[in-house]
Amino acid sequence: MNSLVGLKRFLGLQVDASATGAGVDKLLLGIHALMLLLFVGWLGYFLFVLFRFNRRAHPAADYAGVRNHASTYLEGMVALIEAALLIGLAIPLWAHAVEQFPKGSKPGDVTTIKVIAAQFNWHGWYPGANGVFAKQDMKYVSADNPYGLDKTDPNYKSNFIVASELVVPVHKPVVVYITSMDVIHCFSIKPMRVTQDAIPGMSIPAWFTPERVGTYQINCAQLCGVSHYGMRGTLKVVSQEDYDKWVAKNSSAGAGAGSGYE
Ligand SMILES: [Cu+2]
Repeated sequence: MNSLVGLKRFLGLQVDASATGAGVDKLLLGIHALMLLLFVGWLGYFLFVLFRFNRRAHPAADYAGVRNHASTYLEGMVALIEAALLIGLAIPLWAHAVEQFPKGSKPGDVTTIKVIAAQFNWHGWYPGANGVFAKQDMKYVSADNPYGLDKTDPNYKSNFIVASELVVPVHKPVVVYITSMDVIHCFSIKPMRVTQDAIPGMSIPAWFTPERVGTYQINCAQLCGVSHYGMRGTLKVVSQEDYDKWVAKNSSAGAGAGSGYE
């Protein structure tokens, strides 16, 4: 186990703080192992050919070429390993960690946040205490209501929007609906092993389950303008108790506590 941690560090992988991270890391390590094998194999073969078939040993070219099937077997073996990685690791991982969204049996089993990217910051729209998002429409958009929330919606009062720092409870799936106000951004939290583009006009869901309390960095993984490098946010993973307090505080602050741009 420790050698695995050392290997992950050697490969530059960030700490894994999510429930599906182990599967992602296993796939990454498997691919790296195959690439290392191919690199060593090809390099060895290249050096062998340089020495074995140099001009002094073979002054005349041989037009018949290779007569055995070693290369065919080797290629078959590489294809088999690739198929094992794809069918054994990649497809099941994708089916589970990307496609299979957590439903939860009752409200509150899943933390739902609408993530809004804008040059050059992240905003998180929370449904708050009521657990329901207010309606949203283009016609409500104004300078003090950039996301067009329906202020007459009864759920509006419990909703709130935060900038830069998202807070989530530990050991509970988080579903984020990601969109963008301007250009294409990419919501990426490496320790959660989650990365999803933010595209204007689309609401794209992604999910992860944080398993470790702590503070992690949210990155923008698409070159999105001059200050792209500074487009980072914070993901704070806290206990359920602390999360409930945080939600209660923000919900009671009244709708759109921070209605967006800050
Ligand atoms: Cu960006």
